[in-house]
Amino acid sequence: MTTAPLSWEELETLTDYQIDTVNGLTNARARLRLFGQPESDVRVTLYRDNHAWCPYCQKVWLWLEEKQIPYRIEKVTMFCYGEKESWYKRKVPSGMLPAIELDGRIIKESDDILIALEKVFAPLSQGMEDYTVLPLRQLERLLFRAWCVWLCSKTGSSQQEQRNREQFIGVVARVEEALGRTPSPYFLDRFGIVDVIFTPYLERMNASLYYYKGYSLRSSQNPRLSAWFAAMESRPTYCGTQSDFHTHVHDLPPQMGGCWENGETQMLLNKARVDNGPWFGLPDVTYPEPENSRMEALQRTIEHRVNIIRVNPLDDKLFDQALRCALTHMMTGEDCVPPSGSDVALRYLRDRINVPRDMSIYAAKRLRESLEKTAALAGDGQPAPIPTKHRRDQDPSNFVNKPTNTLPV
Ligand SMILES: N[C@@H](CCC(=O)N[C@@H](CS)C(=O)NCC(=O)O)C(=O)O
Repeated sequence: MTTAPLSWEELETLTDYQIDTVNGLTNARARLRLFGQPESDVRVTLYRDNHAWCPYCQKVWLWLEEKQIPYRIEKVTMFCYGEKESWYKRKVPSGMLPAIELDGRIIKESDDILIALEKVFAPLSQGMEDYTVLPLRQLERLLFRAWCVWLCSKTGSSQQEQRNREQFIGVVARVEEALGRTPSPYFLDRFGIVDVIFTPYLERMNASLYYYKGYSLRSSQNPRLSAWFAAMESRPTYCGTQSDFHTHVHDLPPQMGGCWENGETQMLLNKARVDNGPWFGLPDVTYPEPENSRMEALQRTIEHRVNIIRVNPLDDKLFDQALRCALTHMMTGEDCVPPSGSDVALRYLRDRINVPRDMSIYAAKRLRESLEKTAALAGDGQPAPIPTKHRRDQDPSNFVNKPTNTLPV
């Protein structure tokens, strides 16, 4: 059945999604986190990137959330998507992220930040320099290096590609072995600092190798890593920072200086699936979908609709209608035919939903699915490929300080 697009007023009645960004669960929108404590207790400011792409920021973010330390968040632009704020360069001349301000003192380098935080607020289980932790921190760096070599080297020969793959898989076997040393699904007897340290890059390895190499880190080949990912997903702290395959595979190339596809059959299938769907069932998440994921996607789109429509290449009025068609489909399940010529514009937005910056993982899958299904009713046009050398299409200055609650005229 097809239906007419709902108005914005009608769509607004279909969602009551709200979160408490300050005292509620871990979320990417918060500028202040109190965990029920008074604001006067805040001693820490975390400087992290706007889009939650920076892996080293995720490490510190997760630690603060697990420890429930009250803190402020200041978001900073990364070089790959815009201009670094001058106020930040005065604090940290290199512009590097993350940094924290602890009792008025700036601390840089994620490991130094964690060590400084441990000194003031006590470690999260074992400390960074504990004898059980140090060898696992080294293993994480070894895995990181093997991943970089495989993902980022433009290999001239399939033998070299194979060697890089085998080298990575060899380090994965050591990680599997390390995870098997305790009965818990975590690296040590219980969740702790080692899990925090492994999180950002295991998440990015899982996404990038699936897409660029056709390799599944989170699969039955690696049962302990699969159990580790599932255990991490039982923690609302981790879920609040968790990204998805689509976001990572397109945020990594400019940060890593390029990610190289191997062109194998499985890789090509995986790439098509991450880019065009279906997104449900991808091994980027395994916990069940929350009941309110559509409401979350709708609420977040309504909140930012003016900027979403303004930055879209299509004429504002036409895209306003096309977007309402996709949202109508998402909320009613009925096809809603968008204006002709809006297929590319709907896919342009599909390609720019960021997890967790814009919404959580299942909400993004719902929205992408409806954008794609609605676009397909108008045609099979694809937008220009997402840039790989920079992501200035995501420059946050295009989205801030603009009105967000008026409809286009
Ligand atoms: N060793 C540093 C590495 C930090 C790092 O490489 N940060 C990157 C982002 S992931 C950065 O700030 N680059 C500058 C930019 O992209 O603006 C740490 O552990 O904190």
